[in-house]
Amino acid sequence: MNTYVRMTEGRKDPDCIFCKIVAGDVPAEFVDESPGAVAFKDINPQAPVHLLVIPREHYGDVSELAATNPQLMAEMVDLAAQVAGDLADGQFRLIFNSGPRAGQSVYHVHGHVLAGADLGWTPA
Ligand code: DGP
Repeated sequence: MNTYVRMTEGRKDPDCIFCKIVAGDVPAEFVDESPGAVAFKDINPQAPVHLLVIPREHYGDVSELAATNPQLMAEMVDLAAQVAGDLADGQFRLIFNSGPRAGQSVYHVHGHVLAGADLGWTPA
């Protein structure tokens, strides 16, 4: 039994892959958690440390999360800093793609935590 899986009440989308990961219906490599969020390895890593930090409940993107639950947004940033300290040197990049032109492909808000290397900057 994955200890990071905990059923949440409230916001869920039955068709959302990240809601399924939170529920334990789709496997993921969890690395840490907080009361409202979990961190797991990205399936397609772009850096030595590439994690996704997501809320347990479903929000479509970072703007919706920040407007609806800014405390949870802050909790996700704290969790990102925690895992970057545990798995790298504590320095990290935290990216929220918002909208298809920005590269968002999963519409359950997630912060990409990139760390463990001197990161380049080539967004376009
Ligand atoms: P974005 O393109 O910003 O929406 O990022 C989505 C990320 O989610 C992308 O880097 C790949 C990752 N991803 C998609 N599906 C899965 C999955 O089933 N498991 C894991 N671990 N990561 C996934």
